[in-house]
Amino acid sequence: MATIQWFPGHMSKARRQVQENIKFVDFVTILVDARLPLSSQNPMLTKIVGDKPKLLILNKADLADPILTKEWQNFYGAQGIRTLCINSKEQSTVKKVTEAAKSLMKDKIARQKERGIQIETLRTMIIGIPNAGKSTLMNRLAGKKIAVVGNKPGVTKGQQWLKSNKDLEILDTPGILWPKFEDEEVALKLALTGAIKDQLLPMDEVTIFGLNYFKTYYPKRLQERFKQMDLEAESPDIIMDMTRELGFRDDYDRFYNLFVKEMRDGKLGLYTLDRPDQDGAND
Ligand SMILES: Nc1nc2c(ncn2[C@@H]2O[C@H](COP(=O)(O)OP(=O)(O)O)[C@@H](O)[C@H]2O)c(=O)[nH]1
Ligand SMILES: [Mg+2]
Repeated sequence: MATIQWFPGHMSKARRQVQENIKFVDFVTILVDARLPLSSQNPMLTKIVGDKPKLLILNKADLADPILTKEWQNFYGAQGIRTLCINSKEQSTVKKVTEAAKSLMKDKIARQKERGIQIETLRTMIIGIPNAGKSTLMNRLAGKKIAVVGNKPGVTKGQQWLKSNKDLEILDTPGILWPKFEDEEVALKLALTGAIKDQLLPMDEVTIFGLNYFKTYYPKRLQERFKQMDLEAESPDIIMDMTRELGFRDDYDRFYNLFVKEMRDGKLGLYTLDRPDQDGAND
C-alpha cells in the first residue's frame, strides 16, 4: 500500500487548528465530495467537531450520480445530520448555504430571541479534506467582500471573518483535514477523483478499480465512450486491448492517464463511488 503523505505532526497540527477556531463559530460546515460522501470524510471528524451543530455539504454535486446523492441525503438525514448538495462554482450556492445555515440554527436563534438576544449573523468555518472544494466555496460565499470585519473579537491571531451577506460570515482559514487512508479501497477512490496525488498509488490499480466499478454500475457509459470495449473481459485484458485499439501500442500508462483523467473530468458521466447500501452499513 502507498506511503501516506500526512504525517502525525501534520495531523495533530490540523486537528489543533480546527479545535482552536471551532469555539468562535455557531456551526461547522463539513465539505465532502458528493462522489465520495463517505470516503472524503475525515476519520476523526466527529471527535474533532464535538457537539457543534454541523452542516454536511455534498459539494461537486454536478459531477455525482443524482440517484445516489439522494440516497446519501436520506442516509444522513436518518441519522439527524443536515445535508445540502451544491455546485460551488454556481452563484446560487450563496443563497442555498445561507438558507441551510438559518434553518440549521433556527431553534437557537428562536431561543436567544426569547431571551432578548438578536443573533444577527451566523458564523461558520469550512472544514474538509484536500480538494473537497473549500477554497472554491469560500471564494463563492465571500465574493468580493473579503475580510471586512476589522477588529471584531473571536478569531485566532492573524485570521479574519469573510462576510458573505448580512446573515453569514466565514472564517478566512479553512480547516484542512486528512483523508482516511487505512482502507485500500478508500485510497483508490480518492485517487480516482483526484483527491490524492497520482504518485501515491500505482495508476494501473487505480484504473482497474475504476474499470471494475464502471463495469458493475455504469457499463453503458463505458460502451458509449469506448465502442470497442469488451465488457465481458477481465479489466487487465481490457486495458491491454484498449491500449492497442487506441493506437498507444504498449504504452499502458497512456491509457491509465486517459481513463483516469476522463473520470475526473466527468467525461464518463456522473458517478458516485460510495454507496450507502454497501459502505454505510459498516460505518
Ligand atoms: N465541478 C465542480 N468542481 C468543483 C466544485 N468545487 C470545487 N471544484 C473544483 O475542485 C478542485 C478543488 O477545489 P479547491 O477549492 O481548490 O479545493 P480545496 O483543496 O478543498 O480548497 C478545483 O479544480 C475546483 O475548481 C464543484 O462544486 N463542482
Ligand atoms: Mg484550498
